[in-house]
Amino acid sequence: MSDVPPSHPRYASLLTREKVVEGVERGITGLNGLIAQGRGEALDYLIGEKTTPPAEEAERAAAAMLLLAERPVLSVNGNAAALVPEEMVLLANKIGAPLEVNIFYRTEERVKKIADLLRSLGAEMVYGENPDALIPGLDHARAKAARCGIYDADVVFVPLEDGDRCEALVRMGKRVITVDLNPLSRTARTSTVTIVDNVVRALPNLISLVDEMAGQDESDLGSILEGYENRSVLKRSVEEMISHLSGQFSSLDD
Ligand code: PTJ
Repeated sequence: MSDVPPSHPRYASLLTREKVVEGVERGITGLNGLIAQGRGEALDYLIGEKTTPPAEEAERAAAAMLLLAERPVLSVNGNAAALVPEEMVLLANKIGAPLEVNIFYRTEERVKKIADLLRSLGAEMVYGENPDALIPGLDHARAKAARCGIYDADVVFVPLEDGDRCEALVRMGKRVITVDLNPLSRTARTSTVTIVDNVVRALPNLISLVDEMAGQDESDLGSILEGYENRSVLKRSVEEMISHLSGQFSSLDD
């Protein structure tokens, strides 16, 4: 895919960027996805491009919530489809959840391309092409959802989500798990569990945690959720950024 040599110091980041570019070229990712990725890269730089302790805590809570859910659904947009399609399918199959293509800049052609990609990777149930319900409080195209999918879910996993839809899902009484490198975004503040991590690290982490925690008692998983405070995780994520930046700043004196 890339001419960038693995020895390049920014290899992982550049490869991720190329996946989004390729997603656009294949008609899977919207053009706005490039801007979102650029913003994500800048924010990832601020946390040192690693999974921080608060992100790890949120990932553990998310795994517990997904394992305890009665009707979990994983929502896939154009950026998630470019960056982590195999991982989304693997996670869905592990927890027995359907996937739903639910995109912000909706075109039917892009929805179908993403759904076909997920099915080609082994997804057992993919909703999104024939929405039969509307999420209340959103304009028509963005509100489209599937009964048996997001509309009826108790827990929705929506990586890289837009704030409006996240709020609307929470208003419907759903618990929402998001992955968002911006700890101050409306999505981050509104979600039940916010993972401030790059989606390319968060998904493999979630898969490992689901494997590790699948055998645990429901009461143990419940205790993880009871002890979880999203506001504290967000505050500590901002502190991670500040301390990483201070460290970088001090190194300018060397
Ligand atoms: O495919 P569509 O039409 O549904 O569009 C998808 C995007 C992502 C373009 C759309 O949902 C959008 O515009 O999202 P926003 O409002 O830009 O929010 C995306 C959030 O995800 C921002 O806070 C970014 O910082 C963050 N983000 C971007 N890339 C990553 C990320 N978070 C984690 N990992 C990333 N790789």
